Amino acid sequence: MNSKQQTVRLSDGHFIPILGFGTYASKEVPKSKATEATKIAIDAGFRHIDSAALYQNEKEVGLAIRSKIADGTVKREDIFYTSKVWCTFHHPRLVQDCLEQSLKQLQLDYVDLYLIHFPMAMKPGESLLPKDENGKFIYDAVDICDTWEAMEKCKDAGLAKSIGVSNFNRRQLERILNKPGLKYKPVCNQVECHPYLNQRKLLDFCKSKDIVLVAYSALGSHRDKEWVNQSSPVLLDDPVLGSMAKKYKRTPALIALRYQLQRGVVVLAKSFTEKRIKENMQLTSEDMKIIDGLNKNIRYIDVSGWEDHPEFPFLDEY
Ligand code: NAP
Ligand code: WDW
Repeated sequence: MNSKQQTVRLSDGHFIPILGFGTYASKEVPKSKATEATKIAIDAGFRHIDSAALYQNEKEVGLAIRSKIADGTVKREDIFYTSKVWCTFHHPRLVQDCLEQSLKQLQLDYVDLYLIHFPMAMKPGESLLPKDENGKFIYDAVDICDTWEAMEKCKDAGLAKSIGVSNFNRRQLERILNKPGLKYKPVCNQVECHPYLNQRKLLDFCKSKDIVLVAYSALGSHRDKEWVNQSSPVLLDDPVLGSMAKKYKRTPALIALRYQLQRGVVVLAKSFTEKRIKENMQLTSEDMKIIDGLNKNIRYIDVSGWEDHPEFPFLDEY
């Protein structure tokens, strides 16, 4: 399990590892930490890595991936790398530029998954968060369906193996799905998802459309002051998760991650701490090994007595 992570099939035939490594850290964290943490994550067995143009760490994350390829730990095709087009690049003529900039930073030829980071277009230009003199964000009028068509072109150009969306609601997903001339469906919708916002209805809708839901902030987020309300409750301090962790001799983080996997959600976990990166990976490897160990070739449906039929299927090993 450590070398070959469990995956789920996307609607376009590619496979996504069910546990991904989140790479976003707040501004105060030195960028070089992303290289260090991503290398540790790959060594620990993570094969799915999530970043975005917005995070401004793709140079550092790319360096980690390339160094783990160079030292023989992995091959490029073993890694599933996600990037995202930022709001200031929604104009169809800019989408591929944003992806090419990411690839240049990464020094990679393609990303495995390219997402529309957020459904709102903002004014193109130097600033990733363009604001007017009153500090108000400057929006742009680009239809998400037009941005989607540019995403389809990125897939056709081979720059992205799969394409999807992030932070889309049901109505926005339906607008893409119902777009006349739709060439590729979004393979996933990456959204905030954890026990305090479990996204049950969106998950059911996505499942009904063969769209994989990918959970971010599944551990309750990094609580970065720039983005997170500091008075919100700390997920991993939740007493119910705490008592479950005790019951199963695990940690609240592992309970929160396992919760997503068990309901068919692909889950991201960010940590820049070696001990916790390894802890989060244990989840699939250890538990899967234990269950793998239960195999005893017990077949419940007993059709013995029919072995003389030329097509009796159960004489071969498998
Ligand atoms: P997260 O995965 O919810 O968790 C982050 C925090 O939990 C980290 O600060 C980490 O601290 C701590 N942690 C990790 N493992 C732990 C463990 N085993 N025990 C205790 N604490 C643990 O963070 P997130 O950054 O909000 O979300 C994850 C990723 O999703 C991001 O990095 C990004 O790639 C993606 N994301 C996408 C969007 C979007 O709009 N599409 C939005 C937000 C996030 P340490 O680092 O100190 O260990
Ligand atoms: C919309 C969506 C900003 C930032 C952001 C807007 C967004 C992110 C935690 C991890 C994002 C928070 C990384 C910042 C307006 N998504 N991150 O992905």
